[in-house]
Amino acid sequence: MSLEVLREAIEDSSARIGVIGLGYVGLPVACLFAEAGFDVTGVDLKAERVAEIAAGRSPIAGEEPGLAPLLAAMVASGRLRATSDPTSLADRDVVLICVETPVDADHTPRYAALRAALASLAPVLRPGALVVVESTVAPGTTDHVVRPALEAGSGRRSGGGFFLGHCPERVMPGKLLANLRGLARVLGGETPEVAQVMAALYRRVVRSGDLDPTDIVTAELVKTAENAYRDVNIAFANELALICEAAGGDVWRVRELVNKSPGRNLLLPGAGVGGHCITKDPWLLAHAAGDRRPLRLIPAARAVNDGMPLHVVALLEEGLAAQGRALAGAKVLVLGYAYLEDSDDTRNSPSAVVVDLLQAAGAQVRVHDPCVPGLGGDPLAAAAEADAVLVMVAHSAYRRLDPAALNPGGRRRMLVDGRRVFEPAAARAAGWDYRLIGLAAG
Ligand code: SAJ
Repeated sequence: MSLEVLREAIEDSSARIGVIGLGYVGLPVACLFAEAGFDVTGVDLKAERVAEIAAGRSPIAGEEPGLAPLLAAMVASGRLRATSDPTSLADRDVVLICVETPVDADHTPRYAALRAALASLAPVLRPGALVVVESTVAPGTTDHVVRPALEAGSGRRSGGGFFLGHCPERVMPGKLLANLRGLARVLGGETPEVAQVMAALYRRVVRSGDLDPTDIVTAELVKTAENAYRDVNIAFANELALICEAAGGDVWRVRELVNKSPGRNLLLPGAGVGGHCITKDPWLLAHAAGDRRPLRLIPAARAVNDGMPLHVVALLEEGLAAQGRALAGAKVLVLGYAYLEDSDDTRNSPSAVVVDLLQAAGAQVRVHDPCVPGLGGDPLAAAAEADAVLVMVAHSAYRRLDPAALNPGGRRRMLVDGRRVFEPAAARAAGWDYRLIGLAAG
């Protein structure tokens, strides 16, 4: 199939679409292209996930507005099907690859899932098909990992035997469909003509975001840079918080006043940075530098942010010590286990680091989280038996808590606030020995 024929098939919806990986990215993508009128085959290794989807049920936990009914309707209409059999991709004119691309403990990309997807696709790849990698990858990966794997496995060359592009996803848990429909997308084509065909494809699902054609390396750089940028900016807020604690300041007030200065946008200091984007994408970007360009800022920012859960534990330990108590044997309630406020997603959660540190120090730890199944319950009852309470996530349910109700006896106990969920004066008036990240000890 030539690019021109493919573009026409995209424009009249007769192009057949395949999606490899039916997770947070692939499943909503498959649903939206089916909704746009395409025939979509989704492929996933996990048989139980495929079975759920084939039955028209969403396997994604948490609130995803619109996803479950859209999935049910698309499966019922016959436009969306799910399978574990990659040979079902043989008749696909477009294949989107949406598999995980984590980094290893040594911060190098782990492409096992990507390589497996390529190995299953290449032998059946239709001549002239367009392959678009949506997974976030280190700059250079599409050219040096994806293309060779597809050429070797298909026996054909890209740029004619098949066509290759990279369109990084910008989804967020809780806003999967909204982000896909509304956010701008960067369309990295191996040639400008391929980028234009990608624009024709994504125009069918992106309702209000810009579609920006470019080359593949630029698209890889944009996605990893936008998340590394966020991580570095969070790290600056965190390092400023540490300075404020030492200098007798209040970083929350400092931040408010700094942001009155034009062009400043200090982000929020906090108990750590979690999730599956911001914690790994900086390393994917850094990987592109190789040893040709020694990097300092991106690794340093990761270290600052990874240090915040340890800092929260240190604030607790110092506070208990001032009361003549030790962490060992103390009953500590950790409020919040998700990585993000009002989310059930616990991937790379800073709270997991805190729990491990507290248990290693001999504390008796209880975890509460209103959004994570199995960790709910009444936080007031949970707090009653605790010697200390540690707030790790700014869930709305915690912001509504009255610090006095949390400490009915007015006992002098430790309350360490990692997200400024409480007003310091109100917490102290309720009898808490209150410590806040970025606020000098009272
Ligand atoms: N965090 C802070 N301070 C901040 C902002 C976040 O400590 O000022 C922490 C959060 O508590 C969380 C982590 O960082 O633990 C990540 O938070 P996030 O708001 O960046 O949320 P993510 O991880 O879901 O990031 C996604 C990213 N979106 C995509 O990759 C498509 C990111 O690019 C977005 O900027 C971000 O959502 C967003 O805008 O909310």
